[in-house]
Amino acid sequence: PNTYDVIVAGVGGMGSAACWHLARRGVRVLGLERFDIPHAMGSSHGFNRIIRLAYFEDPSYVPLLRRAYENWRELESRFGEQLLFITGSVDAGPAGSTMVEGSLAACRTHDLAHRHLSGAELRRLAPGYDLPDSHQAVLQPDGGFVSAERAIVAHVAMAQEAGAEIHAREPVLGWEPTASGVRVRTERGTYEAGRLVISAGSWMGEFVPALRRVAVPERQVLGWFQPREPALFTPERFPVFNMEVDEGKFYGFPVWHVPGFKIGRWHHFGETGSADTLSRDCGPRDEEALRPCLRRYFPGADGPTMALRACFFTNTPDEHFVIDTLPDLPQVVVASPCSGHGYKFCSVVGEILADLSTAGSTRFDLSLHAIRRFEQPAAPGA
Ligand code: PYC
Repeated sequence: PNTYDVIVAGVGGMGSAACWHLARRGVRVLGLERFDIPHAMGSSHGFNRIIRLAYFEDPSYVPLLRRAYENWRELESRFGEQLLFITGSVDAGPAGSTMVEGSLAACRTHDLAHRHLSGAELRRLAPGYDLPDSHQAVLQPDGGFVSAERAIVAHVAMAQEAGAEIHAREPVLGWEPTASGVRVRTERGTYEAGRLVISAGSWMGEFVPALRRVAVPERQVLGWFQPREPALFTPERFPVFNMEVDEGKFYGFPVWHVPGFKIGRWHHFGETGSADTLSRDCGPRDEEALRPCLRRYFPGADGPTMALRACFFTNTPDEHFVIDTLPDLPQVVVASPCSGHGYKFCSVVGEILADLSTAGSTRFDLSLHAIRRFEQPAAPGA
């Protein structure tokens, strides 16, 4: 029989990192990916993803982020290619907004270097930005971006070098617990292992009944626009950003790797559904979701459209992650509904998934990410 210590279902950002961290510990690992490696069907394409330390979502992410930075640095030095690009990060919005206040709270709690700026002060430091003076920005120097698709390639290459077996284009059809672990059925065969890591991104709910209602795939849009003033949008002069403004919640990057200033929108237009059927096509309506922000806050980048892409968030109700073993099946570890802000953590989540699927525990505090928080309370008298 085809037996392994651990099978990893889904070799995207998190699964590829898990494969490396397992294989480097001498674990016999099989990684199964339904598409190509890397691919553009899920949540990791579009070249890069933001990394930032001043975590407005919750200060308790900061210790994970510190380890994520260390692990990205280790990966790039072993792989021999730069994967982490430091530009600084901006979290902006009206005074008192969640992003500004949350970012300040993370900086204060963890004593992070930062500057708290008005819109005018940010414009002087980074003239690609044109925020109203009534808006504020937290500039944190450690922010930047990860070369996301190359990082998957790096994790897979390092995993293979350490002995992992990885199969692309082999969709998992189902899995079941066995007396000694799990059995996984794919379009090509059946495999057994002591443990199963499920890192299936937007397909999570299909493989984990407890996440069916909790992990909701949502289509999101991003675009690249030719800057009218390219010198203002280089990685040396333009920090990555998240901002909440009248027009919505946006994020963006300097020009890198392909032509165009990249901007995306956390848009919550209710485009939720199955990852197999949500549209990957883009059109004028998608561009219109981005243009008003570009026009008003980044006028020097408001040039012709270079590219549009759809990608998926997998949202939980509280927008925190799920990284845990299944309550009644400790041989199954799940990670990925990351509500659109998970990629930057892949390097540490890979380590954590290896901890959970070998030792059953990890030194990292995962209380915010426990699956049990979504359990329904028992009905009175039940
Ligand atoms: O984590 O900065 C982020 C981010 C922006 C958009 C999606 N995720």
